[in-house]
Formats: sequence, C-alpha cells, structure tokens
Amino acid sequence: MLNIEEIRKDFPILSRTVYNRPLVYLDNAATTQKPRAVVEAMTDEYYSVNANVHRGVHYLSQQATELHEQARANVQEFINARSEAEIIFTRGTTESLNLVAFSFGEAFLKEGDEVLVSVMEHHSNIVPWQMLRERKGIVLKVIPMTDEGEIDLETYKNLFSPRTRLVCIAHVSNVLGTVNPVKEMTAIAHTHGAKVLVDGAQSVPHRRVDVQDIDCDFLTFSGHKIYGPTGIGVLYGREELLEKMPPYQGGGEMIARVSFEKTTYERLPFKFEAGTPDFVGSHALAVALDYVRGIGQDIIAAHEADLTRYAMEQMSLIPGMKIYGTAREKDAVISFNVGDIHPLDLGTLLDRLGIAIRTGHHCAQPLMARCGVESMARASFALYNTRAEVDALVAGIDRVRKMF
Ligand code: 7TS
Repeated sequence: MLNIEEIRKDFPILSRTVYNRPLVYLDNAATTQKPRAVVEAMTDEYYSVNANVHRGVHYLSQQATELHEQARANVQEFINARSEAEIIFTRGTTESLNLVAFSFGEAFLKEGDEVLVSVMEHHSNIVPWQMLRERKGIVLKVIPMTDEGEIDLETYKNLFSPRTRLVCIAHVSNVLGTVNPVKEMTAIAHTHGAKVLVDGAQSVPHRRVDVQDIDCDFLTFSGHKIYGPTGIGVLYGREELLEKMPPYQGGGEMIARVSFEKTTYERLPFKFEAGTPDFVGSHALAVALDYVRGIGQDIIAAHEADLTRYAMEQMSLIPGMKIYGTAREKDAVISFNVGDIHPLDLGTLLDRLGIAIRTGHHCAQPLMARCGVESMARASFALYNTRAEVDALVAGIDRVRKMF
C-alpha cells in the first residue's frame, strides 16, 4: 500500500495553510499538485540545458532535443502507442480536441456526416464539434445517459447511421466520475466504420490507459492533471489517420521545404507541431509520468478507489445530500448538492475551513441541464489524499449544513 505521509512530503504545497488551517486540496480534477521532482526538472532544465530544439547543431540544443524526444518515447510507452509518430505534443486536452476537430474534419467530414458526442462531455469536447458544424454542416448527435450517469448503450447502438464518422467520448466524466466502457463503445463504432476519440483528461491520471487495448483512434490528455506542468498535453492518433490529416497550424518545425510556390510538410509527428514546442514542459511531463510509474498505477488506482468508496459512504450519511453519478464503475470524482444550499456558498464556507473544492457547472452545462441543476459542488481525489481529508470534508459540509 501507499505510504501517504512520505508521498505528501514530495508535494511541498500540501504542507501550507490557508486561513491558518491545513490545506485540504480536493480539486484534483481541475488540476493536480506537483511533486518536487517535476518542479526541479523544470528549474534544472532552464538553468542548465535551455536551448531551442530540433534546430541547433550546438550541444545545448541537442541535449534539449534529446530530453524532448525522450519525453515523447516516455508518453508512447505510458499509453502503449505503437510508435512515437503517434504522439503529438499540444498545450493540453483542449488543444488536442480542437486539433482533431479541425484536421480530421478537414480530411474526412462532409456536410451531413454525423459525429456522436455524449451528454456528459466537457465543453472542450462539445464546442469544437459545434464550430465544425458551423463550418461544414456536419450533424451532431448526443449519446444519452441513464439517471445513474451511465452511457445508455442500447440507445448508443441505435444512433449509428451510414453517415456516422466519429464518436467522441470522455473515458471518465469530470463531473460524475463515471468510467465509460470505451473499449466496448469503440468496438461498436468500428463495426459501423466510425472512428473513436477518447478524451482521457480524467482517466490517464488515475488508471492504466492502453490505446491498443481500447483500440481507439484518438486519445487526449493534459499534463497538469497528472502531476505535470500546465501548458503541455498530448494527442495520440492512429498513424494512418494522422498521415491523411492536414496540419492544424503552419509555421516553423512543421515544414519539410518552403517556397512561395509550394510548401511540403514534415513527417509525423512534427507536421502537427508548428512553432517552438514546450520542450521544458514535455520533459517535466515525462518526469511526472516516471513519478506515477514509480509509485505504481495500480496502487494509485486502488488507493483512490478506496477513498472514493469511503467518501461516498460517509457523504451519503449527511442529511439532504444528493450525489450526482452513481455508476457501477466510478472514478475519484464526487459531485453533489446539499439541500437548498447554493454550491457557491458551500464552496466559499468550506474554503474558510481550508478545504478546496470546485463549484459551478464544471464546464459541462449540457450535463447540468440533464441533471436538472445549474451547478454542483465537487470533490475530486488524487494519490496524496487521505481518509482524514475525507473526514474533514464531511465534517465541513455538516457544519455548513447546520448553519443554514
Ligand atoms: N476534458 C475533460 C474530461 C476535462 O475534465 C477537462 C478539464 C478537459 C477536457 C479540458 O482540459 P484542459 O487541460 O485542456 O483544460 N476539466 C476541468 C475540470 O473539471 N475543472 O477544471 C478543468
């Protein structure tokens, strides 16, 4: 099992106080805290390696390039992609999703073609498809869910038509915590000749994700949700699709040869990486992935599952508690409301107790509408959280409830 006290020492921020109280950080679905190793890797690189990558013949440039490309190999292994050509560095999940919407849209979608998105998607997996609808006249269809927050698989199967080209689905909902059956959904989509994009923003940090096992065509995730830095993320894409897709942005790095008459593009993955990449971020992301490997992904998943189960049990005992999302397979995210207390009031008062939770629509307004509310409170866990912190949350909620 995890030695949590030792692990917490790796995260300096966890020992700070807010309002003179120990910080209880339960907003990990928004972003995770960073271990010392990640922050130090960034400082070290800026202090002793910093140089632009892929361009220089000089020593530092080659060293920086090596770190950046080793990071790509690290990510490839982490999600079990077939080759490094399939790993594109982006700013994060949002940019990865926009890249696919633009570039897959250009290459493969025509007016009347259909894209399926689930009702529980984050706005970043909805809005780019609506923008594509504006440009190209594609049709968006919504995959519904049950009241427990599970994908309605029977309806999903019936949404397919000969015009269905792509299915976009979150692996884990950032609101409900539902772990969607992406492998089964992918197999179904493929029998209809449709491709599948899995938004792994909330799954890759918490469980083993194997793109070959899922057999998805695209996978996205963000570095900052897996103990890495902000501003770096990943798009995995199946090589034969990426080959056929046009670049998303033009500029340096992504070209083979430029003349005013005609420009040819670099090979994968560079075709999709215009401009100076965040090479310090990519290296630090690799350090974060090493940190996760070092602790053990299965051990982390078991710890977070225990916390989630415990929190669900304890929170359910609070009078007036309504928890959204009671799927059989649920990850470390619990969204809730308590009686008539506005989640903003709840979040503000918990903050005064040192407890950081998220409140609002969680960038999933269509899901809020499906649940019949405007907003929710949300607690989300990471590897360094403890049962004692769950107890503090429960006690805090109960205290606020009694004030109302
Ligand atoms: N997809 C999912 C499922 C997410 O949870 C998020 C961020 C994104 C995409 C976008 O990721 P980004 O790194 O590009 O911003 N989710 C949240 C959240 O739940 N609270 O803050 C950000």
